[in-house]
Amino acid sequence: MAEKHKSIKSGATAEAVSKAPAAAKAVQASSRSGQTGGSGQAAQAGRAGNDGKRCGFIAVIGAPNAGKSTLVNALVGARVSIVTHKVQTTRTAIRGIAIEGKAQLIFIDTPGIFMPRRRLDRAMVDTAWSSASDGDIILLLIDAGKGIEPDSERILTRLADLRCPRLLAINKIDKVEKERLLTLTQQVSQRVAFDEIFMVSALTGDGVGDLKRHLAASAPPGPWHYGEDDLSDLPERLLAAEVTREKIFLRLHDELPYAITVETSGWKDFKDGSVRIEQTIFVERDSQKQIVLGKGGRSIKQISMEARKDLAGIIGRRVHLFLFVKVREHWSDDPERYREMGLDFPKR
Ligand SMILES: Nc1nc2c(ncn2[C@@H]2O[C@H](COP(=O)(O)OP(=O)(O)OP(=O)(O)O)[C@@H](O)[C@H]2O)c(=O)[nH]1
Ligand SMILES: [Mg+2]
Repeated sequence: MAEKHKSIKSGATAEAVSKAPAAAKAVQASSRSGQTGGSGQAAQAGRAGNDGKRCGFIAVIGAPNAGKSTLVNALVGARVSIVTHKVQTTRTAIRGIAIEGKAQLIFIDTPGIFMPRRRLDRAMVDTAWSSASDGDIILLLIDAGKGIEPDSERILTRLADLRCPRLLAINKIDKVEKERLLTLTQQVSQRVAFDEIFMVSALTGDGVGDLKRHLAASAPPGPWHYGEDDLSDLPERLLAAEVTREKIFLRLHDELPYAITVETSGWKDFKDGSVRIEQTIFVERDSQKQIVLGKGGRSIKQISMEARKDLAGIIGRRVHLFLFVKVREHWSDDPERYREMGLDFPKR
């Protein structure tokens, strides 16, 4: 896709959004590769640069549904990553950017880590681990209600061998008794020596401020990587596809959400500030297409209406959204679909 990469701006006008500087992932990646390793930078975190600026990359990892995207959105103060009650909502690494004092914090929201079965699962889990190695700090999130279930168990085993600053946030504390938190903290500490442990509720915001201040104080000294108004480096086309996928996840059940992918296939800006967006929803079978469409097209109309409203609010423009459903039996084995999602294509 040739669409320009833009940053989402907080409260920006349509014009400002369209003039936002390009912030393509590739550019950010190459600027990072010229630096010293993540943990080396964090080791110098006691000294800020001459102007006192700090900049840190924080990889947020955890089991599916732990609340990673909710937490990243809370830390950024804007919706940069989609959230649903279903597992495996996030499929690719998404950067959310926040400022705290003189520190710029770049949060990398990642797909949940679980035992992969399909090729897409593998791509998601590989992305999560490679994002973890991109971070100056790894922030593991554990759902307080679930405790150390098998997915978190495996993550802890792998984290125990990594030599980089590691923080733990126990999330969803609004749902559990205090005693349970104590026991869980002890259990986790026996497995991995975390630098700090935080108790948070990404949903209510409880503890999120403390976590953010700690991250700002421990971010490595250095210049900011993004502009001060940037909230995300997600291209608008991808963001638009994510919003539609969120509505599908919320509306459709069982295996169906996992059998679809959404791509933005057309984007036309109009002089009046509005935008025409065309998207393709790929499904694997005709029966799935019928469910996505619903009786008399009712389901797709609802999805389209919700996505359009939501997207208009996020990008601050009037949106004309057109959705098309296509059966592509083997889309999840097609490298092109992975490129569109920003994922590497696993060999098997
Ligand atoms: N009660 C409660 N629910 C939460 C909290 N944080 C997240 N949730 C809910 O947990 C569910 C999953 O949240 P997500 O942010 O999508 O979780 P995730 O870890 O990004 O999930 P994946 O992308 O699938 O790996 C949603 O229904 C959230 O509303 C919290 O602090 N308290
Ligand atoms: Mg997520």
